[in-house]
Amino acid sequence: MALFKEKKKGLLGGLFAAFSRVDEDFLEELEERLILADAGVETAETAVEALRHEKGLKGEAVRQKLVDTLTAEMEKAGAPAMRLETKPSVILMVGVNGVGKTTTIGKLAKMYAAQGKKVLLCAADTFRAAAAEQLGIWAERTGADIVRHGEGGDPGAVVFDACNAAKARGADLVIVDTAGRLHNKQNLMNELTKLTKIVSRELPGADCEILLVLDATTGQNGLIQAEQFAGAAGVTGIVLTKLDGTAKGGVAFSIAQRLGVPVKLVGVGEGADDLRPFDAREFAEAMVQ
Ligand SMILES: Nc1nc2c(ncn2[C@@H]2O[C@H](COP(=O)(O)OP(=O)(O)OP(=O)(O)O)[C@@H](O)[C@H]2O)c(=O)[nH]1
Ligand SMILES: [Mg+2]
Repeated sequence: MALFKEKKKGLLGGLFAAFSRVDEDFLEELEERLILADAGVETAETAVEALRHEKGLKGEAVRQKLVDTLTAEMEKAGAPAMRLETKPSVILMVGVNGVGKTTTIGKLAKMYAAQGKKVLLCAADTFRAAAAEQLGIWAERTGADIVRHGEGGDPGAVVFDACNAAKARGADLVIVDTAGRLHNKQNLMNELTKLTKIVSRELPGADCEILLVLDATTGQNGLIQAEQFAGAAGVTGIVLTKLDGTAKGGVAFSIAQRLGVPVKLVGVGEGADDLRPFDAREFAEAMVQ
């Protein structure tokens, strides 16, 4: 399964034409490329340190060592598998506006419906009038149920209703859409904390994945915003979207280090099927060409 729609010029592209083996110049160039690819200074330093002890290493062996190092860094943050064993289970989607939360919910609804799960969508983004409409379209397309209230309603009340509807209707999975923007950031963080509390109160013992959606095209800037969410919402996984729209994508490497949370899914387009499970090694292989 291709991660990237177009073949991109990888981190090592052309590097070996200029350098025949690992030496200080090679390491300097590699560090710069990793930083330019949005991998972050920490990741770049870790990779360079790992190779510094391998002076004289050549060709494919260098590539493999780099792939191993980057994979290990990403795997430190934990396993990418979704934990949704209970009936019902919950996915709470959080992240700043425009990153792809609602679209990812549509993709997930399709994926889980195809696995035979009864999916219920919860329109807890009541801040924008169009938000519930957009989610309603995805519900129709995927055959999922939806719980929604009017614009400006209390998101907590929508989540409360969705949790109880899931119990009453025997749903397997509740996927909650949340606002990416409120009147101020503190309100937003407080609200997310409140929503997670409602879920654990109404569905005690239910598996709950809190997925933070990050737009890969925003690189390191997106990561700074993400840190605030990760702190407030008890995030269990990252969805890295719009990988099809960037030639970089290296931000996946620094997520593990900065947030300590595993990337679980990647978005590679706007369509309903453009979602992939994340595999650290596959990702590192695709990046280090
Ligand atoms: N190319 C590409 N576009 C994407 C991807 N995921 C989402 N989008 C697009 O990004 C835009 C914003 O997506 P939404 O799902 O509305 O984002 P959101 O986070 O729900 O935004 P708010 O509701 O405003 O907070 C839409 O045009 C989507 O089609 C992806 O993986 N690749
Ligand atoms: Mg949305």
